[in-house]
Amino acid sequence: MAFTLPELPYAKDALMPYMSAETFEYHHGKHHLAYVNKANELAAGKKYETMSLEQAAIAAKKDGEQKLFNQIGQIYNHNLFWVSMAPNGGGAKMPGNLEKKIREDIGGYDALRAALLDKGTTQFGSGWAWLVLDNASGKLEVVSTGNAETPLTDNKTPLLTCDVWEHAYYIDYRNARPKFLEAWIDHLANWEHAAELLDKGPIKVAA
Ligand code: MN3
Repeated sequence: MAFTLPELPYAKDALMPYMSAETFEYHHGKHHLAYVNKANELAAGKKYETMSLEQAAIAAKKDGEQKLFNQIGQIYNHNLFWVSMAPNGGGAKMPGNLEKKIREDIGGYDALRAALLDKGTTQFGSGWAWLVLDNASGKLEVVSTGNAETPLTDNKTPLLTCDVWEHAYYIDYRNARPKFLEAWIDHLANWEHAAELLDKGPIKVAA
């Protein structure tokens, strides 16, 4: 099997009250698993099976294999989403390297928070809000993508992502996406993990 469902890095109830165990049962146990199964079905016998997830996402996009890309993109995005959250996360307290870079490139924590809220709220329909490192400029950016799209295919290094598909918040917040985003940034965002990825620098994907 080329693609696999990762274990969650915490218990399903570890992020309560901001994200419920029921949300994880559906989001990780059903939605994410379905992307993995469908990707394996579509990639069977093709070159993508032997690639890393990042390689496969970029190759499928480049080859115009949109159906396959949608599944692989969603696997990559969800893998990052689970580790973009942590119990007792969120808020302005974060590792120094990330704090400094955010101050230099985005204008500080308040500007970052406002940008994530804005990008996540105004992404029409399904998609994702991101903190990324632009590989060309070396600067941090806040961006959004639609559906399964990922900044990975746009020469950017994803550091942190928030899923704004309805299935990410409907059980816990119903239709209130801004409330979900606020809770996510203030209580769940895993700045430690984002700081580790920043330390590693621009993502290098073998062709
Ligand atoms: Mn999702």
